[in-house]
Amino acid sequence: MVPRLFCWMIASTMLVATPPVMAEDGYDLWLRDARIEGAAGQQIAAHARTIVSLNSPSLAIARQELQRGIGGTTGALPALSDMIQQGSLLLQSATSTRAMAVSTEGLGPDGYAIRSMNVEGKPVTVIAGATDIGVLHGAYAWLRLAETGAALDRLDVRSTPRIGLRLLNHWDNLDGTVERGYAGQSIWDWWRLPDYKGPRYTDYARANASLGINGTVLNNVNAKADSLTAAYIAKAAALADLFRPYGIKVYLSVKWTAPMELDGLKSADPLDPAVAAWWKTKADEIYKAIPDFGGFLVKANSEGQPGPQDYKRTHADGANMLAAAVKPHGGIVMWRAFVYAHDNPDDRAKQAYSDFKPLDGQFADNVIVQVKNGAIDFQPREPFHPLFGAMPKTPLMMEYQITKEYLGQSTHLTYLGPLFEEVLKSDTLARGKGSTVAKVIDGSLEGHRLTGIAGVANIGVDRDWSGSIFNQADWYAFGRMAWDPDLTAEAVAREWAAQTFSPDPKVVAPIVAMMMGSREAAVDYMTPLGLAHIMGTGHHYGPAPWVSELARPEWNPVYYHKADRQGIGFDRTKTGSNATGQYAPALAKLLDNPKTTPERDLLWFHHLPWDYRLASGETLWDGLIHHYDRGVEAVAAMQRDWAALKPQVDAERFAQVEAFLAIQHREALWWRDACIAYFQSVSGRPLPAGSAAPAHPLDWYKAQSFPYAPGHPK
Ligand code: GCW
Repeated sequence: MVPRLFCWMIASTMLVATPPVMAEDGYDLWLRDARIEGAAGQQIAAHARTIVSLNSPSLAIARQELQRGIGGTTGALPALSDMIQQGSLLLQSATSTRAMAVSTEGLGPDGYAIRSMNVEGKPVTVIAGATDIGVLHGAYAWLRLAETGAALDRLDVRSTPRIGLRLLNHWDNLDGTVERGYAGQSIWDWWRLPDYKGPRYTDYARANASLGINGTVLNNVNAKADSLTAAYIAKAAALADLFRPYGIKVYLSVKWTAPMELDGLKSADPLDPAVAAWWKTKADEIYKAIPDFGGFLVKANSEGQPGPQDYKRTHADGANMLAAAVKPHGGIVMWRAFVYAHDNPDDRAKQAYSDFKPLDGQFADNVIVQVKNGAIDFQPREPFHPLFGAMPKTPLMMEYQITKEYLGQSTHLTYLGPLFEEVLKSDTLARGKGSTVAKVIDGSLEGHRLTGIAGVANIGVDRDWSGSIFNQADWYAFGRMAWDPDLTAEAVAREWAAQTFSPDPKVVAPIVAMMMGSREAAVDYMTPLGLAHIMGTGHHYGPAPWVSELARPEWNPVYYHKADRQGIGFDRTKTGSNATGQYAPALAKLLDNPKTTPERDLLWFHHLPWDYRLASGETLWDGLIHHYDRGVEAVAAMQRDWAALKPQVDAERFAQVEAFLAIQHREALWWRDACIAYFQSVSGRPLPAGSAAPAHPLDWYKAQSFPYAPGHPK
């Protein structure tokens, strides 16, 4: 962290238009609170002369955050005061000793109201919540408004989160590695916890609280039983103590066979009373150490993990047994629906639905089923998961992957906001038009009160937290859209760019334009037109559409694209695997016909001849190549746009993005060339005029290997 005073001294000697001279390493995320010059800075100072607030743990944080933000942006530190004056910020919750200036009715435990009004005859800004946590969220919201240029003299905002559980899922292992992590080792220093609690934990909490994220699952869903030992419970409790005043609860992933591994039980059968008793005792032990412990996340009978099906019981039997253990303490169970079995020959995209749909109505009321956004696995693009809308009696929560296992990992600039938005806005048609995925997960479609959304974190010990400056935007977008799933990706990108770089429209506009086109660019240079899962084996880095020799059919890229001399794509229509039949009938009907299937999902649902005509009139073959070309060109355009921003961006962050874009361009070309070389070897067709031949023969691409690629579970 750069000392503020030092920043002001330097900033005040500079002309407004010159770039900041301080090196920035990204550690401060979107909470940089950089100096805002001119009228925008003056209005912040005028509306934050003093802060009037009580001093509970969470309100102390709110005051500190406001002081830090206002001090940073204006150079004037607002005083703390008991007296209301013109330009005070008045923080109020149920504990306030003054009469509430605004009603907190309907704000719930997390929401806030911000209002410009007269109190005791003075024009002030009230930041109110029913709880201190609500006020804290309001303080962050006020800073966001101030730093993105809102008019601070006429605020009237009331905001409550639409989704109850807004959680990060860390796939962090107890040995410090992170599965699918591309930002260095885990930020949890398990070895030195609970004694040593480094400053990162608090900075992590403030970053999350600033977005309204209210929970974190500390350990990998591929869990070790050890995280439930007394020693590790104490470590988790130390983190819970730090996070509590920020409104963040901790949760743990559990290994199904923990009772056997830790205490020698003979079985992990959920209907065995000894097993249920073990979990009950374990839950009691956890709640003793962490009274507000959130609950358990479970990956069971999936990718080799044990689970209730090993005992011929269902996922519901398993989930309900755990749910009973945490129920007396107010805890919940998040049961993942990411399942596919090695001995199931059915289309992998169908298996979660086949397993879970029949269990609708059988889950206890403190169980929520956690469903990935698509039916395969966090691909650059997937149609929404058919379970959304298909289990009306069961609360379903969304699982997004913020870490970019399949979207360029740490170096590609591929802003995920548009992916999140696309899925949330998808219409399931489950209860007629307008039955969007957002309405399924915010509970409004079926009237569920238990609601949630999870994002697999992209956080590690890298100074910039997320492996790249632009990857921070994915964490930011997840949090903001978890709070309000109706926010657009573009609005969120605008906020993020203004706080992360500069509120100057000449900076915000080009950065937002780059971000908004970036995910589609990645789809184009990786998996256009509904292709999926054609990446390298294991590490999932780079293209490998030719892979066909892995033991399980659904591990192989050829299983997913099914390209041959005649055509390409996976027939999931009623004449194929009938995955379309898992969607609402009105939607299934559209998806059964390639002409009424969104072209972006074409090859996900259809196997089509190379001569099939796309909407543009070109053949599928030519169109495929043109998508690959466009993807590479879009990255080149981002490089040009970024280069033009050089005068406006600090040197250190500029250089990182510049270098990463160069990597992205090289790799986009690699994806394009490798995929075209392979598909051409299958189709035997010439490239359309103007499209360059791949730089190398196919065998060159096949020969590449990446033994130390990060994030890959060993
Ligand atoms: O496909 C995958 C990832 C695994 C991950 C799994 C899951 C945690 O490649 O690394 O395991 O999804 O979501 O369980």
